This record gives sequence, structure tokens and C-alpha cells, in this order.
Amino acid sequence: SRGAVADLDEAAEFLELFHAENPDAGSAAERLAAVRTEVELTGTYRHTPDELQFGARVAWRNSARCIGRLYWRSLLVRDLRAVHRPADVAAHCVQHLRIATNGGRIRPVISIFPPEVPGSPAPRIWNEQLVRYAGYEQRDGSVLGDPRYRGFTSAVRAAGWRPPAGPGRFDVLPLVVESRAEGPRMFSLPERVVHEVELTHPEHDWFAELGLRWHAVPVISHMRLRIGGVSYPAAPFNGWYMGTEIGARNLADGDRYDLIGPLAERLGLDTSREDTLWRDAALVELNRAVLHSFREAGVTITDHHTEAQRFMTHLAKEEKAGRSCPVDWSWIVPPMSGALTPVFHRYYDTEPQRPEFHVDEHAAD
Ligand code: HEM
Ligand code: NRG
Repeated sequence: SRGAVADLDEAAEFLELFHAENPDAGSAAERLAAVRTEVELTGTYRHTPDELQFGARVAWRNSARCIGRLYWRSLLVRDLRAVHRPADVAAHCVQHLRIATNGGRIRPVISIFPPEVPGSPAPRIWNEQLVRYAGYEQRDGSVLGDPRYRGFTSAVRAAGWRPPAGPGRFDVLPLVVESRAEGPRMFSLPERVVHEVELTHPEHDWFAELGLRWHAVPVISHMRLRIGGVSYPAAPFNGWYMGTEIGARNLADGDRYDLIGPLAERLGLDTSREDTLWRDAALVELNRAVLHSFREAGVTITDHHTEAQRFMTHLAKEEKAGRSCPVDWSWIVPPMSGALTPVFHRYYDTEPQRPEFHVDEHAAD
């Protein structure tokens, strides 16, 4: 299948990078010769644990859309290349959530499942993230829950999944893991491992009555990790949230929870004219509530000013190391108060670098 055979040019490029940045790792020429032979004999090659760890960390370092890259060296890499059965993949995803959540002190973690190799297809995770909320299409065409997962929700319902206590706005979807041997299989996440934060506001007591919440850890599970010509289709990874992801997008976007209008009403803002900036005022209160609630709950989160400042530090460090740092301006600039952050006010390198994460076109939405 496509991508199953390791690309020797990409392997050489990666091994040169690995040895340049890890001078104690021995001879690059010797390793490359061994890899050449292995690829000729088997169509692929096996990364050493050190290569795997370095490759995953550098893939994060190269993520042009990620503002959180300052701590790329701290990524905890779980080598799960021996785990093939869907039930075991799901169990290790649960373990990933436990390790990453860490009682609220979130740790950046990646779990790397088997690569695509000739003759042995790798398991796949269909979910976009390990924790996502169901979206139920109502008779009137509106959606209860997260409209983004309307398609995924109806697919798992057709396959027999039932929401635990009747449909709600924040029902955690099951994992779907597929292998060649067993096909797609569904697994519910144990409630205890899905840490969530109930949203309150630092001043408005009534905010709690809105019944809003969000999960503590974003674990992206639909991106393929490609290291030195070898492709890992299931490699879920996480860091912590930047508040705006929840407050300025997930809960605010018109095609997500769409809460700006109802919130402005509760805040008593003048919504009769745009130039009162009621949308902007409501957005700020929603984002204050997100940051306040995570902080009170002891769950790691950062505001966009702090994270943008850290990213400037990261850029300076990468420049000093003589490396090009790819950046996608349209993703790096936060979705509120963009020009108040330093990342807005400059141009960036855009040339992609390898290793990299890619959106896996096979994953469901
Ligand atoms: C994207 C922050 C850790 C890889 C993003 C985005 C933010 C962000 C705000 C944009 C998301 C959006 O607009 O939807 C952070 C923070 C982290 C962190 C605060 C804390 C440590 C990580 C880690 C990895 C990673 C550990 C990988 C090992 C990526 C990738 C994207 C991304 C690949 C692009 C996702 C896509 O194309 O949909 N990150 N991140 N990030 N991040 Fe990070
Ligand atoms: N906006 C998405 C998550 C995308 C990645 N963000 C991170 N990644 N913080 C959301 O769920 O809102 N990370 O690995 O920490």
C-alpha cells in the first residue's frame, strides 16, 4: 500500500539530522549503510528507540501551526510499536490519557503505535481526538452537543453506540480502532480517565448554571507521524490547552457551540447594534471563564499572551541554533486579540521541514 516502503532519501536525510544533533550516537555512515541493507531486504527499516524519540520530538518542533513548541525537547515518547490488536491499542490510549493528565499537571506525551510496513498493515484510530463530544442531529435540524462530530456520532450510533444517560451536550464519544484482522472496533473510555473542567466565571455566579464544561487534555489522534520515510498512522499526541482554543473557537464558533449570542444576553449587553462590540465583550468573558475554571481546578492551561511570548523565545532559540522554524501565520496568531500578541507583527519561514505530522486523510471527522 501507499507509503509502506521506506523512502531511502528521506531515511538518509533523517539519519543525518539525527547524528548531527546527537553527536554521541555513533557513526551516521555506518547506520545509513545498515538501513540501506535493511530496506533492500525488507522494504522498510526499524527505528532505534533513540531515533524514534528524536523523530517525534522534531516532528513537534516542525509543526508550523503549533504555538506551543518551546518545550519540544520535553515530549514523553511511548514506544508502542508492538501493540497491534484494537483492544490493546484502546487500552494504551486510556493509559496515555492517565499519564498525560497527571492529576491536572499536564505532561506532553506521544504514543507511537506500529508503522506501516510491507505485508503488515498498521492499526488506525478513527477519532480526531481521543476525547470529543457527540453532536446529535435533532428533528428540527439543530444539533445537541458539538456539531463538528455530527457525522462521527451518527456513524458510531449506527454501529450500536448508545449515549450513557440519554443524549446530552457533553457526551464523550467512544474510540474507534481499526485493524486489518478485526476491522473497526468500538471502545468506551472509562469515565474516570476523562478529566473535565466545569466552567465558572470569576465574578458572575450565574455562569456555572449554564452547565458548560470542557475536557482537560487535547489528544490529537488523526495525524500521521512520518520519520525518515517511515509512516506511523496511529501516533496520538497531546500538550495542554491554550484558553482561546476552547473559549474563542470550540464554544464560540457559529458552527460549534455558538455561545456568544446567548452569553451576551445573560450579560445584559446591548445587542441591538454591532458597534457596541457586544460580541467582543462576551468573547472576553467566556475566555476569562475558561482560564479561571482550569486554574481553579488545578489543570494546566495557558493564556494566549503567555503562549505567544513563549513562542517568541522559541523562535529566538531556533534561530540561535541555526535552524529554520516553519510557521503558518494564520494558525499561530491567536483567534482573539491577535495584534496584542507579538506573533502577529512579523513574517516567518514557511518552508516545511521533516520529520512532520500530516493530517491522515483516512481518519473520520
Ligand atoms: C496546533 C498549542 C503541544 C503539535 C496547535 C494549536 C495550538 C497549539 C493553539 C492550534 C490549534 C487550533 O487552532 O486548532 C499547543 C500547546 C501545547 C502544544 C499550548 C502545550 C505543550 C503540542 C504537542 C504536539 C503539538 C506536544 C506534538 C507532539 C501540534 C500540531 C498542530 C498543533 C501538529 C497542528 C494541528 C492541525 O493541523 O490540526 N498547538 N500545542 N502540539 N500542535 Fe500544538
Ligand atoms: N484546537 C483543538 C486542539 C488542537 C491542538 N491544540 C493543542 N495541542 N493544544 C481543540 O481541541 O480545541 N496539543 O497537543 O496540546
